[in-house]
Amino acid sequence: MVCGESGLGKTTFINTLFQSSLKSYQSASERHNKFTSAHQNVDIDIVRAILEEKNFKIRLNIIDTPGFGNNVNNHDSWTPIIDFIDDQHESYMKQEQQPSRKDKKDLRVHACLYFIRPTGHSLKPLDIEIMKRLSTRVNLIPVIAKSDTLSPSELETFKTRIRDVIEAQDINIYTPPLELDDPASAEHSKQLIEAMPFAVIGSEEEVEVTPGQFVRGRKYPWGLVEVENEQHCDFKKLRSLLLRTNMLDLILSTNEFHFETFRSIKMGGTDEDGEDNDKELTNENGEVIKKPSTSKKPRRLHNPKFKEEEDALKKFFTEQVKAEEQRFRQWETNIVNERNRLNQDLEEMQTKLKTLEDQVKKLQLAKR
Ligand SMILES: Nc1nc2c(ncn2[C@@H]2O[C@H](COP(=O)(O)OP(=O)(O)OP(=O)(O)O)[C@@H](O)[C@H]2O)c(=O)[nH]1
Ligand SMILES: [Mg+2]
Repeated sequence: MVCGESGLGKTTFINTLFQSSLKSYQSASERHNKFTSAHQNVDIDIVRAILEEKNFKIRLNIIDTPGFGNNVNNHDSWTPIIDFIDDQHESYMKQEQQPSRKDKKDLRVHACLYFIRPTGHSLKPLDIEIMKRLSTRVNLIPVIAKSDTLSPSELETFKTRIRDVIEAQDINIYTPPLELDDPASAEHSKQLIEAMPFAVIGSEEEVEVTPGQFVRGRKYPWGLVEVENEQHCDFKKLRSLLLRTNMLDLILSTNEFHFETFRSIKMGGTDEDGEDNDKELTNENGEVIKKPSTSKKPRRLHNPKFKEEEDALKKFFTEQVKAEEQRFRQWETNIVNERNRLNQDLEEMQTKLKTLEDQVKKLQLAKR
């Protein structure tokens, strides 16, 4: 799934990813499959695609969401996205409870790319709020959109700032597993983690570099930025994570962590009593597959329900304090203004008094 503010190149990115790696996919004009959220009138585009590599065929669903505006009052534009994710968990859970469990329809979101506007500053409060909600539900992968608009040094600073905010706000982004048997894979994971948030460039066009030789990129008067050049952006790393090296981990961790969290909340499960939280997850053969990635922290923190309530409370208090401060400042300003006005009046009165006194003196002199 891709989501983020409007006009950040989400649709372009999907097309770039397809054109650079997929054998067959439905073009934009053939997309029919729209999901309309129960409450809001927001269309979520679902594109089906088939990836074929070395005789393996993988069916993919790519979910394009409409971008939200950049003011704070646009709750309506992103809640349907959260609803969509929850609805898919819910629907899968219901199917699991049916006697016949074959042919389950599974539209659970395994990876959610969150597009960040390349401002060069930092994450916005709206980004933080949405990312928090997403991170308790899906494997969240932050990406810097249109990274060709930042210079390499601006990009580095921007990445560091974003990483700092993610850390400070305790946003649980997807981390490729490091404890792997194969050292090369572990090294690859490390490189992926270091590159986050991935800087991406999207382009549906191929540019001719030398006669007859084309590369996917964006042409500028000062030069060419290449989508698949690792010196220019992290597109290749991200593509590899999504479609090759970490595809399975994304699917497994969605099922073992995000879906289980959803299910235990729905069933009023073990979360609230604080037990069973650090249990390792095992497969049918009893082998340990993966420890929940948050096992060092109490699970409650990552329980979307509690987290949201806590966040809402915090937000409420911050807003109250802010409003009080604002009121106090306004009051202070008013007093200062009033004092200035009175001082001015006083000065005027004194000048008037002076003129009157002068006039009296003049009159007295004239009388003598
Ligand atoms: N400079 C630059 N422009 C880009 C890039 N990717 C997309 N664009 C341009 O940005 C504009 C918006 O792209 P879209 O893909 O439609 O953006 P979107 O996020 O799908 O927008 P919404 O569907 O409205 O949310 C288009 O003119 C693209 O050509 C990029 O990597 N760099
Ligand atoms: Mg779009």
